[in-house]
Amino acid sequence: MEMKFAGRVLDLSRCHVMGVLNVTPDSFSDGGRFNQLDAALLKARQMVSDGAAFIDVGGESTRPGASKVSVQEELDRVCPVVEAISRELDVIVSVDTSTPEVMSEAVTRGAGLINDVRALQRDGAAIAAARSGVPVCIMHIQGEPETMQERPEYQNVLREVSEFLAGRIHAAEQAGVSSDNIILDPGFGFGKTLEHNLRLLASLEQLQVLGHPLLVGMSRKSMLGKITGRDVDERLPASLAAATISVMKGASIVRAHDVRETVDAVRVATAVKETV
Ligand code: 7PM
Repeated sequence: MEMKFAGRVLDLSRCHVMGVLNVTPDSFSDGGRFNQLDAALLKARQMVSDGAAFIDVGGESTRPGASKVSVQEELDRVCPVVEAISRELDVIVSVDTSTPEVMSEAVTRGAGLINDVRALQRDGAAIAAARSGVPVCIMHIQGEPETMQERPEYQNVLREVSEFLAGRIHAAEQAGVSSDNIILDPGFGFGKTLEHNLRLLASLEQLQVLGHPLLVGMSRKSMLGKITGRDVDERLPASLAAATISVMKGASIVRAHDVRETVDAVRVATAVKETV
């Protein structure tokens, strides 16, 4: 169960941590591009020393109501950071984008994984991902990021997520993405109520039958706020519980803001999981 990410090989039969690095202007408030690049590199360096196997670089906020970003603006935000991290750090750079131009350019600059929360549904995205040659994470989403939380509805959330992912796997393969280069993600919080998210987590192991490694992201999400009553900056313990459960149910990659703590949780769960 090995996968090759732009020259780096990872054994996905065990779980690894992906650190989140936002490069939206609001994430590093003061100053120009140089300070932002410096701040991003500093954060990435810390996450690598904390044990991250991936750094997920994103320049477009998927927050409901967030303003749209032009292709050029997304390129300008993401590419220098992708290039600097790829050059300076021993880590796989993941590019969190739905934009074909950003996929291609980021991989040219050293990105080893394309993480698309829109599952390659934009025009040209599947082709761009295929041509880049790196693995892609295909995530389930119901609707569009701007409106997805307005009225999420499913008859059977597990079945519908599985069928959506199977359809997107097919589309990716038709465009030329190798089956061996596909990672799947149920997309916690992306067009789902708390009940939908809980049902997906409770049955996560059933997504393994699709035959691809699983990535999950629940770090600090509102589903954890709903369960615990905590604000976003008080959700670390809940995030670690969710990460632990994900590992036990077969996740290969856990996406998280708090890398050091998440790596410890993943190690404990992995040790238990590997004990016969
Ligand atoms: C607003 C809404 C801000 C959602 C931030 C988010 C995932 C991801 C994100 C995930 C994969 C967050 C999310 N979540 N990529 N990107 N899986 N593959 O809370 O769950 O970080 S952004």
